[in-house]
Amino acid sequence: MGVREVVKSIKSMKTRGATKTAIVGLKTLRDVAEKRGFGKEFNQAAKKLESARPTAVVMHNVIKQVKGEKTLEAIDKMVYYLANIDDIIAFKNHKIVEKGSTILTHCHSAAVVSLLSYARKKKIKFKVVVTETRPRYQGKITAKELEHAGIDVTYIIDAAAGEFINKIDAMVVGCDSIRKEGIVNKIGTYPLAVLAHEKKVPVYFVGGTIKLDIRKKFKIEERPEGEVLVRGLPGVEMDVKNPAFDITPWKYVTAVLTEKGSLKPDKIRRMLK
Ligand code: RI2
Repeated sequence: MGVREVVKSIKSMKTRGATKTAIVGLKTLRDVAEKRGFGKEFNQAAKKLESARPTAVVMHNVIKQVKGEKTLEAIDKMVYYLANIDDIIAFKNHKIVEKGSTILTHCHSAAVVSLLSYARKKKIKFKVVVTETRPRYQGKITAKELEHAGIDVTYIIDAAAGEFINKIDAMVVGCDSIRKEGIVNKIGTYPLAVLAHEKKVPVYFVGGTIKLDIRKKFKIEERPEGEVLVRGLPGVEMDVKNPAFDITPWKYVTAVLTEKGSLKPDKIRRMLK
């Protein structure tokens, strides 16, 4: 696919996930660089790819990295790194999943699925409660992938989390950007983390340090209202808001599970300085 088609695929979320999107973006930029070098066209393509879904920081970080090196090898190295980072995180952190425990997760994170699937491969038996994750129902992808990994899955609507929290031993979710204000993830993560905190359930975010975000400018992507009100509400004058992400303040974060192991908030915040 050319740059235009890839940008369209990312904007429409046919291509999604903080890490997967960056891999597809890098492969597209490699094609441009191979034909046109690392000049104006490359920079224009990079800008379009980065602005397709502006909240997650991985695309920004990897483009910055390859722009600094300006070689095809640097792009290939970064693609290889991103394609393997979730396996490294799973290997380093799977012990967080205790035998007989029940995990709550939200949305679809390849890093979370990789970690939970690895724990299952190590013969740990546990359950996962998956929220459907309105408005785009990424929980269906998570439920399918975890069930295929032999994990006992319970699928609930987002609003049911309060009914299940007393059965939950740990909340484990992905992340899009790790910032000084807190951790950016799919909308709905913040209230789940507050609920977990209230019930003394540990809250783990899973993601590589490539998700550290020191951008001065940052915005929560506002997506089309049609995702929320699929058939509209004819005759009703109102605003429909559809922010795709929220920020969980550090006070609700137990640890971030990275390729360097489990890092406490203080450690991560020092890395962000
Ligand atoms: P991985 C997803 O966003 C979710 O917010 C998920 O937690 C995050 O990306 C991390 O994804 P979207 O693409 O890198 O569904 O762990 O908007 O796959």
